Amino acid sequence: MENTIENKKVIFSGIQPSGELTLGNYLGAIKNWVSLQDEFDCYFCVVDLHAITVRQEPKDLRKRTLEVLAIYIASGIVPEKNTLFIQSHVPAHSECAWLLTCNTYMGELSRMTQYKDKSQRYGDSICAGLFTYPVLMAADILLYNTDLVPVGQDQKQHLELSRDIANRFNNTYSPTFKVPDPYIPKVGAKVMSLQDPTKKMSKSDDNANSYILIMDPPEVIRKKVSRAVTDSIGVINYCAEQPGVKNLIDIICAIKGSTPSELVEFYKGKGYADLKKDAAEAIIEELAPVQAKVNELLSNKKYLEEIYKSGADKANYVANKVLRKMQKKIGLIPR
Ligand code: AQP
Repeated sequence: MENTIENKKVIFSGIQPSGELTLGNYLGAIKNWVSLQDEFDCYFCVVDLHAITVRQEPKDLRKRTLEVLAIYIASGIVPEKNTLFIQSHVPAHSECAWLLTCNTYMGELSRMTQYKDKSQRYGDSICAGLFTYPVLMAADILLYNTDLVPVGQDQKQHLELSRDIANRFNNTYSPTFKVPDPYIPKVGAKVMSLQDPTKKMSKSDDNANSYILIMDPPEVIRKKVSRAVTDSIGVINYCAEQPGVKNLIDIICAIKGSTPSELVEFYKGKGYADLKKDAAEAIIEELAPVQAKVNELLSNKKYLEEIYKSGADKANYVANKVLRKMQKKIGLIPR
């Protein structure tokens, strides 16, 4: 029997347009999403409200929001098969987040390691939104009766909190939310910073040499990879003691589908320069068609507008039903 939307499990995921997307976002998230779209009923969101937890230049935010949507489509996410939308176009996210905030404890939010890290980085200029960010994330997920959330290691704690909030609400007011499970993708890479391979590659890193952007031109990719930090061992092994080399191997594996042991065998007797050259060429080859398609899509804003508007229509319909249920249970008078 062909799977219909009705019996497919629901997946929700999103990326914040808080900077230009990196190879980490691509290999760690988007490339996996492409392989999920036939089996699952997927909601892929551009989470612009999350991005503003850190101050954004308005015109850059607008530009990047559209660019993220274009990258989703250019990477192979088919708009007709999935719900692609912009978070702020579905007001239920903000409304639900408030209702959930009133069902979340300060202690729970204070324990979030991402908040601790970011608050250290931004010091006194930290906004309350960065503290309550995981509640908005819970709203994103719970509004769509989500079964599964693809998560990297770094987001596990936030998903656990979403589950706690959902269970608490269900116990307090009667069953309302589906409690989501993490989805560990079959393939998936954690891409590390090229300058500090013990840290993940991050689009808001201050050092532009630490990340490869999905839209970086070939010569920039070659330069950044050639400058990637390795070690002084001089032999290509796949081990925790050589995180820089390991990262380059992981990148090639994620792109080519090879295994680390195959690559270690292949590079026997070769040097880091060979590995870097091959990694750069693999990245360039993988990103070239995506870049071309992104540029084509960005020159057709009308088409992108159609996609995000119809995505928002679908998302609003589902999210509002869940929101109304919550409001009623809490005791708010129906409109
Ligand atoms: N380096 C990475 N390796 C693997 N996966 C990654 N993701 C991000 N970086 C890597 C995955 O991308 C998805 C969404 O990321 P996000 O942009 O919404 O937030 P993030 O994880 O905080 O990414 P950044 O680049 O580090 O953003 P900033 O710098 O703004 O905080 C997630 O599925 C994530 O696992």
